[in-house]
Amino acid sequence: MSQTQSSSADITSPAQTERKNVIFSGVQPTGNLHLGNYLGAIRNWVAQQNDFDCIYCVVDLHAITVPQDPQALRTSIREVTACLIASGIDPDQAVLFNQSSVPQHAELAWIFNCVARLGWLNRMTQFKEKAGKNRENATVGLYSYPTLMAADILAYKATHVPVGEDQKQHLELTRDIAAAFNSMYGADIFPLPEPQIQGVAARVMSLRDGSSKMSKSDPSDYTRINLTDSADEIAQKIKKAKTDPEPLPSEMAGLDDRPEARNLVGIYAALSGATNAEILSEFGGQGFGIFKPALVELAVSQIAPISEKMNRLLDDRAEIDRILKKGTEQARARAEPVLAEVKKIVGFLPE
Ligand code: AQP
Repeated sequence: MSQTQSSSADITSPAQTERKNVIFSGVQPTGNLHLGNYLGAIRNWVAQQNDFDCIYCVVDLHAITVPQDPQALRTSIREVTACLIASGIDPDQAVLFNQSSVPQHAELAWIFNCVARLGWLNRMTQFKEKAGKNRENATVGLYSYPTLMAADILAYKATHVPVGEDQKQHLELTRDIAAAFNSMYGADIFPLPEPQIQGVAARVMSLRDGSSKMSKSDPSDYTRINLTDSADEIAQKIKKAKTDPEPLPSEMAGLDDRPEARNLVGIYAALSGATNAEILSEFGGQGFGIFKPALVELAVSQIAPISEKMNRLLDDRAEIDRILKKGTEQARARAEPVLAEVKKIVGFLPE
């Protein structure tokens, strides 16, 4: 599944440091969260919230880099928040809020637009993929998405960012922007944040095409398992997932030219906490008639409880709004002093 079995950046346990590591990550409210979001990022967010200073954000400013229906966006902000809580994010432990409610993100992004170079942004592959052939018609926001992402992270001086493999290049740009700002102004204000990329689930691929990533915006719902899917929907999607007639091999090398099979093995491994090799030693020689039902059982056991909890949470929308409001206040209290420091350094405020 993962093309690059990337290593997670080591993070020091709080017992070993005087200052806790600050972890920031975000997810776009552009539709239902899916298994790729969960295995590539959110599961890692949950794992860290007990031990570190975690700030998690529903990045609605990023969402409007492509057209959004306002009513659908409003709904999605609440649904994604509920889904994060149902996945295990505890708003009493982590700061949980939506990006547009903290104006410091947009303010810092503008300052970073005046630090980042066109040449750096021109190299961003996500822009090329999302803009496609119609590049001239893409929004300026889609192009400058990575400078806003840098602002999201650096407004809290975050040191670590748990993301999927697809965001690695943007994280590198964030480091470049932090270093360029520090150097331009002779200030040691921003840390160079480290990506934390999950090895086995760094890039979960579409169930219908092993060469493209599982994505919320794919027009076909059969390409992804949503965290809102019922047990029946999960079973249907896995049953219909593209495979080939060959049995599973016993060694990883046997999956080299079988991207769809490799993806399903990777999903099984990530859900079960085992390695790809361990899964192949269990299922090697078996056909998909055996493997797929086992994967359905595993996926349903982990995803169905999230979907049930999310539906219960959505019965009380006022409570979700209250959680976001509390997170917004916490986030603003953290970002305001950083912006004040930046404004002094840039020359907008007296020293
Ligand atoms: N397929 C994936 N495999 C592993 N990780 C993934 N992530 C997204 N897709 C996969 C990680 O999930 C986090 C939140 O992503 P996002 O919603 O902010 O944006 P995205 O990466 O653009 O995800 P989508 O689903 O493809 O959304 P759309 O279709 O709206 O663009 C990130 O850490 C991301 O790496």
